[in-house]
Amino acid sequence: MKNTLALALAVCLPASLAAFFTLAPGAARAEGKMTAGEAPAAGKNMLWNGAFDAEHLRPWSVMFDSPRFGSAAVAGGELCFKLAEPSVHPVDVVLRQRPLAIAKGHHYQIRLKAHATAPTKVRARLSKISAPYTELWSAIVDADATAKTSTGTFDGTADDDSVELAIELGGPLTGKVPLTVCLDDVALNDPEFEPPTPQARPATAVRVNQVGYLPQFAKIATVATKTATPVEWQLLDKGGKVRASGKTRPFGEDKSSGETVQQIDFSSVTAAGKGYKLKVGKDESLPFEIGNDVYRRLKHDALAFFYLQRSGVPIKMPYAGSKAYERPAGHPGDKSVPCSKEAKCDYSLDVSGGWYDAGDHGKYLVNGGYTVWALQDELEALTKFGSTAGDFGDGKLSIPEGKNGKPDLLDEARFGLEALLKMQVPAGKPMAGMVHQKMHGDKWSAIPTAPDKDDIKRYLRPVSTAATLNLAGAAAQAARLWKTLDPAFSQRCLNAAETAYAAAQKNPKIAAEPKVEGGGIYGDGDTGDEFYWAATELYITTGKENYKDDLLKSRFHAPKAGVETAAGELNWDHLAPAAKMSLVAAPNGLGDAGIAAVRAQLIAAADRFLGFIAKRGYRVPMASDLTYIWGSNSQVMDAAIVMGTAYNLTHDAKYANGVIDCMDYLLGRNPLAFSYVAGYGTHALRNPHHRVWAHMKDPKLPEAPPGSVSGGPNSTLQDPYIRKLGMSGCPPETCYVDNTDSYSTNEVAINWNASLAWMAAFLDDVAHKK
Ligand SMILES: [Ca+2]
Ligand SMILES: [Ca+2]
Ligand SMILES: [Ca+2]
Repeated sequence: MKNTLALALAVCLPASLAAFFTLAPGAARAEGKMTAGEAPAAGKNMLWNGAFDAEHLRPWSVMFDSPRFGSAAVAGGELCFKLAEPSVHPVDVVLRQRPLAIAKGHHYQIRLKAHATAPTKVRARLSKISAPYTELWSAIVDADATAKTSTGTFDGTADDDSVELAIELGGPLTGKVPLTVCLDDVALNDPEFEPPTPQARPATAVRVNQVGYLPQFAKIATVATKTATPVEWQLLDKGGKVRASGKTRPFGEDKSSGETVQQIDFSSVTAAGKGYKLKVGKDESLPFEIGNDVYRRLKHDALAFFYLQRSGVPIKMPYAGSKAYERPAGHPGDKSVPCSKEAKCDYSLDVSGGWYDAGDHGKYLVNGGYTVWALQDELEALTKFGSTAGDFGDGKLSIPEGKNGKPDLLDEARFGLEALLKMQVPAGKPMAGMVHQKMHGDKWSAIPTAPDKDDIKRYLRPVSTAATLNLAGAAAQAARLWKTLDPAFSQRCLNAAETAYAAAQKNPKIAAEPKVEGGGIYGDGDTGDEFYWAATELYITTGKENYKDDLLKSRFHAPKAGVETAAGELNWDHLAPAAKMSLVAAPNGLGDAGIAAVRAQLIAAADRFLGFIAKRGYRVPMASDLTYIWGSNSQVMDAAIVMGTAYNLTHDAKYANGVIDCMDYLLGRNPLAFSYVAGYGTHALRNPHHRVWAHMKDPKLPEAPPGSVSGGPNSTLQDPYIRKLGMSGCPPETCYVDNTDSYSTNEVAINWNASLAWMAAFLDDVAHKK
């Protein structure tokens, strides 16, 4: 599953939908009925907090179209609406819980208890939460001074994970105002509903990076507390002795976490040690280390992910790290994969090898292109700015290419790149030089599915401009890195890149194909940045004037593009920052003034991220504190890469500290006190959405391997599992569950691990440079 829908769906949620619900009572498209009487509950309640016994209303939301119409509050274990003035439409006063997942063939029972100070009506309904907002069921209930329970039934006729239960009280439903109507014990019961396990409560209110902090850089923890004034903190060593103390720094309300927080800055502590804890009042943090080597292992483990994702080769010890990850070679049929009908071609290609993209078994050019760039840039940047590039040399990673005389990091990047090269349309065929957007099965395989046992037919999907430019960029960059190491491969990469670039220029507007079964879209509405990036990599590698002209002409090169689009917001579909990072890392002919402008843009983009960090209680570089999209952790990591590059250019510690803030968040300084990186931290990722690392589904299978990173919180809750969890309205940093079924919050992916690897290598490098 892919994060391509995130932006489209993220905008559909809570804005006023009143305009769409102007039905008078009786005009509903699927009128049902509810009968008063004490009919027993049939099945388990899918709604959360339907008894209104919590302090808060979550995950319900209440909307009054105008504050004049009244107000609502939880009191005495009920939710009471004070209706002050007549309103116009039933939906002018509405209570809703969303999103809910309705299953085909399930028999639902809707129940609610109501009473009111004067006769009035409420209207319960089940409806779709996106256009055309179809009502699946509705019924009107009379309320008066006697509390009555009413029940109705509804049969699911289709699977639908975008449904709400709403209760309307306004307009013609409302009796003589003012009146108060109270609701309780609202239920949507389903005998087949298995209540999922909620996200575990955070272990402690004192949230730290559970791995550790670097002695010479910032050390910040966040404390969730209702106290507004500074409170004392203590740093305890392993033996419980107080090694430092101070006062917290009040921060205030933090919308991203839904908490009031304070921060602890213990940067002045530089003494190395393991088993430190921070203590505030009675609350102790999870343990952590202070030391220069806290990222030594992670920088290699984050790359070990790629070996385990390899397709077409057996995964074996010693490279697998543990026998639990061994498996036979996956998808031997990838040696000859035919065109899909939509691809309109007549050949089969050998697209074996490469990495599986994520928890699924597809191969996707655009995500592969970013990933190869990030791995190659890691080495180019370390070589130019750092001192630890040698840690990725021959024999330094645990891979089969450990004795081939070539840097292992390049070997791993090449393993992915080789499969991308195979996706290019052969010479002599229509669209020659263009590149297939992706290849995958014609339906989704189950979880778990062993890659060697997957018998779903796989096809080449149509070509796209973005895929073609991704191959051009990644292969052009590879051509310079392999130039002396393997001149023949270098030349092959360069030929493929130049051919691809020319083909993309001829076919500049071929979009990714629309959604089909069995794979994600990875659509990209703007390939201007891909053209810019591909031209830039080709220029750096070849020095040819035509590429230089193209890159200089690009709107992504000029400052007028805006710093966020020109040099920030790095992602698989936004590669302008990648172009600029290559320009500062690799020698090229742009000249001092040209490079100075590029440097200035990268630094300005990093400054923008530092600005966001200062505004967030958990110090993440997120522009929004309302919406965290699918794969939100990748936004944190990709901002970190830009800040790391700014540090490389300036040696100003604030940028390295920005990268540290990002890593601290990933490794536990977050409202869940959870490390999104498996094997790192006391409470860490275990159950990603993955077809092999699916221990939760089959105890014989392994959990996530150490160093794999989850996509993380997704406030739009885009999978049925998390929609069952009653998390609607969750503060964005809490919209997450470590469960194999929650593909929209807990998948792993090659691009995300490439970014993590870059960050970890950077931090380990700066730790040893100081
Ligand atoms: Ca109650
Ligand atoms: Ca090697
Ligand atoms: Ca793009």
